[in-house]
Amino acid sequence: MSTESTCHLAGILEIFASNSIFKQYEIMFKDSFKFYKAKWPIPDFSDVLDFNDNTTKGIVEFGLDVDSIYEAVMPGLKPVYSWKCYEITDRPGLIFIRNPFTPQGQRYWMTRCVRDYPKRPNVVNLNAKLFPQTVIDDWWSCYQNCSDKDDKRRMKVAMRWTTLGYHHDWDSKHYSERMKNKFPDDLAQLSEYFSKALRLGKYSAEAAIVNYYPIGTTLAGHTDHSESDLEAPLFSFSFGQTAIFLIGGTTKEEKPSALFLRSGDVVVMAKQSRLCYHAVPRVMKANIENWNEFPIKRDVPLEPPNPKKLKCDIDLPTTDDWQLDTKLFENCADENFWSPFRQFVNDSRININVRQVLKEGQESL
Ligand SMILES: O=C(O)CCC(=O)C(=O)O
Repeated sequence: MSTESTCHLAGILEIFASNSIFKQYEIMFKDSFKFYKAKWPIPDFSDVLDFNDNTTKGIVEFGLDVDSIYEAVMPGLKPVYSWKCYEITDRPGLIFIRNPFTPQGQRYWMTRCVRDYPKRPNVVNLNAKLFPQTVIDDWWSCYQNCSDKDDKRRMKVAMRWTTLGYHHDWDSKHYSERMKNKFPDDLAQLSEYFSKALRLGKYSAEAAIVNYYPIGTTLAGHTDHSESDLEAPLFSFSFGQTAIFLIGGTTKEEKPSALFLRSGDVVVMAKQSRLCYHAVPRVMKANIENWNEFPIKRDVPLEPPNPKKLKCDIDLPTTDDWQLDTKLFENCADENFWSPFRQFVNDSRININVRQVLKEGQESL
């Protein structure tokens, strides 16, 4: 081929590459998913929004009007005035809060997720053909008491989700009154606390999926649209190892934004972002495992920045009304108690995904 025709071909390719149809194909949701999922070569993470890096472009920090909740610090959380809250320029409605949990708080929620929540009557993904009923009824106890290394490994990697409150039906995608158990009080109160602190209004946590991700596992792109109330926000609490989270638009044709989710980070899908496609293409080892910190450090000032501004116009629980398991919370300050959970989280991520199912005033489905 002559030099001239090579140049001509290069010109055509350049035009083709800048053509919007070609670009659109390149940037669809599934392509980003594949890109970040790739095992080898390890993808370039430079476009992943990193809320720990203050040079990250496309994110905007915003302040909370939190005068009224300085006094009511929920155990396990840092005071609301110290929270770092962000919006993403391209993703209206999505709120990111950079780890507002203390190390003890993170340990509390991880322990609830592995020890208590995957217990009867809550529903777990474990297949009755592969595991005895005792494992399905109380997975963590069986996992702890299992002495065979291979069986233990099998039990660990098989556990992928547990559902609370209204149980998500993965086939029909419909909730029903027949598939419902009591929603845990502590998790309901945590979600309500976030809703109030962020001024998102009254919130009633009625369903949750707790996702367990061994390193290397993924969650495919989807929207969460089974709830009757699609206006109420969705709260997503991440613990343990780090994930890359994709959040796109209302169709899979839109290029998603990628963000790092680290232990303690909270994502709120509110307003326009509530029905957007999202996914987890990668779970990887965290650089810093701050949830393992002992003794507990006080990492925020004791006093709020402007105590004079205190006023009480919000209905938040007083110190005695916290619905936490107090004994467990105290145990989470003890390194020995934490040890088996530490081992579990050493190569796993946990995500608690909370939804309000019913519309305000609606009593049942
Ligand atoms: O693990 C996450 O961060 C997201 C989980 C999720 O999207 C879901 O449970 O619907």
